[in-house]
Amino acid sequence: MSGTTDGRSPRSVALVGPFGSGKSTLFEAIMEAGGAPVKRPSDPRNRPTTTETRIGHCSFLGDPWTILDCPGSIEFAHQACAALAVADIAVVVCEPTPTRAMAVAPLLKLLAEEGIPHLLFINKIDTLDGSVADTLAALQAHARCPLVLRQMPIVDGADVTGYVDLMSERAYRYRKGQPSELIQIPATIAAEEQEARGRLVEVLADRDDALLEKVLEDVRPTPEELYRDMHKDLLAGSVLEVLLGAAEHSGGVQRLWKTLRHDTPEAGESAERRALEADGPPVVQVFKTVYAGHAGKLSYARVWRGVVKDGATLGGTRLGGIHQFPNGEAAKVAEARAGDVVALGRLDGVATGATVSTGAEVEALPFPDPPPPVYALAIATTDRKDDVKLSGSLQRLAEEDPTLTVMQNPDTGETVLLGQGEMHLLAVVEHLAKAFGIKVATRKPQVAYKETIRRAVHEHGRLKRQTGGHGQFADVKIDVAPRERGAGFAFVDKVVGGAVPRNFIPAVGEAAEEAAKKGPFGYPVVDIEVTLVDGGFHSVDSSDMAFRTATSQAMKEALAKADPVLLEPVDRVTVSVPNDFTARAQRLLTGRRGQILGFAEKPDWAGWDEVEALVPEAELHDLIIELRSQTLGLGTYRHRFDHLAESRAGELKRGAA
Ligand SMILES: Nc1nc2c(ncn2[C@@H]2O[C@H](COP(=O)(O)OP(=O)(O)OP(=O)(O)O)[C@@H](O)[C@H]2O)c(=O)[nH]1
Ligand SMILES: [Mg+2]
Repeated sequence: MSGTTDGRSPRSVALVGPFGSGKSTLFEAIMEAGGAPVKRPSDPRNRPTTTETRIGHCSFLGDPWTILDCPGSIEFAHQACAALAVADIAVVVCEPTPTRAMAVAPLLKLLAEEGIPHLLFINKIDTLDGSVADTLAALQAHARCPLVLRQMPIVDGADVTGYVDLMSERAYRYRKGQPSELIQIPATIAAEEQEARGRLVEVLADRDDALLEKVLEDVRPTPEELYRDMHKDLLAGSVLEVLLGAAEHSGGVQRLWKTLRHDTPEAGESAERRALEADGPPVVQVFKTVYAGHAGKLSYARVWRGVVKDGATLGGTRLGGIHQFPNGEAAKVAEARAGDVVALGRLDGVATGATVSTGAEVEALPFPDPPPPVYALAIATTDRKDDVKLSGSLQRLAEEDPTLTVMQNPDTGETVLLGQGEMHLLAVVEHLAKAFGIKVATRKPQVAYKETIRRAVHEHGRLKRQTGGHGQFADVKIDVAPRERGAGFAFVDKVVGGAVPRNFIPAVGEAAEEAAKKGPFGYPVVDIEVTLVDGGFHSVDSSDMAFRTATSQAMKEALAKADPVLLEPVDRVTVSVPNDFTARAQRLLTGRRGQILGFAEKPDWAGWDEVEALVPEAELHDLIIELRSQTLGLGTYRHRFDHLAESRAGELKRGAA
């Protein structure tokens, strides 16, 4: 698999695109055509959604390739971004349905901005209802450069039976599981075919004066001229080549393979695109980390420069095994060279995204930042003896997955997982059970409510106990008053004339602060001032302990009488949606007790808006689920704590529950 033909380097393709568009099906068809069939699900209609980038190695016409089957779900989008960071080309797989075109928009924007060579593969062409032109027009609205349809479908009744390649002007009939058969261009579509080819040539001629001249002089360009222009324009990102197919029936897979072979840049060209100099020590970038039980840590990485041999020292750690995945199964290889994407064993201390070298330290290649978390779950072990193992295991999982954050909430005492959605966090929980044997129960995280008081009160606490010989005595008089929001807790000593001796006063202050940790509703009381104004003592029976007890009693009484109120955390939320959904997002937020602050165009995102609102934290738990379900999965949000708000009576009960 690592042999070369005509000096070609290994190259890698990332299959990306919206949820369910057929990337995994295409992956399997590509691998089969590349001589390394992978296991297919027994029932293809029941194919599980991809939650982790799958990697396969194969060869096509003697060239070595890595194929990356990325997840389409928005919850695993960062994995797709990570795979794109190490790929030579991206194939954006989408469906022939104009209403779904919008789902491709964020990806097309990312690819254009990052300058990653890419093409579009309109899959499921067997389900085409209407015309390809409608889907193209819908997709065009979200692309920055003109789409060029490379193939025209041949339709027989309700079925798409094959295609015409508009560059070579050859027609093919799809054959299930086999390369398509070359046929004559059907006479019935000859005129339409000429028109479609004319459009293709026109777009290419717009970027090539020599070709334009030919067109103006009515000279027919050769397929080679068109191939050359398409290649140049694809690499420059100035046109978007569009292919058609039906992955499930292996339709269009040979055409896709040949296009990839022709148009995918060589390893050296991709390294240049990433501004890496040609000379220097080997450079490797990790884009995915997995802790695979017995196999230990595997770092999936691309070699950007040079050759790395098994046993080499990378980033200060000795490499333990290089693996490729023909047929989807791991197989050891002795070395990996520029363009290879492989799994590297036992690179402890090397994190996902890191750039490492066998030589001196090298400059880090860019790697996508993880998106902010949008969903949280509290977890607790079902078996207490797993508690010790839990934090170490979670730390490993968080290292493996940069989109996962683990937090110990100091207010509620809960262990909270923060991530990209329900599916993401449930996958983490499943992984915890499988890889580390730790079972946990999940629940909605508690909201860190607080309390305060609205009225100043005076309270008297007195402890007088005679038990056998030695008694206990303490007397305190305190004022408890509200402070400004955010001012915190304060203790003031105003005792005069030694009514409470100096040495007992710290105990009173501490006990007052301790008592404020749990108010009448059971939450911490914030923003109050406790003043010790007077008191009394006994020369034998008074002690720190006695003063603490008297103070706690006084505090309890005082807080209950001081018109206590529940404070709930309110976050500042920024929802980002395509502007078709702006009104819907606003309704969603007001329905969750949100106060809309306004909306504006999202900077650098044509056709998108950002809605700003203040929303109680208690309402945010499943916001992302509803937001996504109402916005084709495209809507997202970020939030940060803004302030504590007094809860109105109706909500007080609910919040305190
Ligand atoms: N009719 C038809 N169905 C297809 C074709 N390709 C894939 N499918 C079906 O589309 C569904 C989704 O296919 P997948 O390959 O899992 O899609 P995916 O893009 O990998 O999905 P995610 O990993 O969840 O993003 C499956 O039920 C496939 O059988 C095709 O060419 N024609
Ligand atoms: Mg998939």
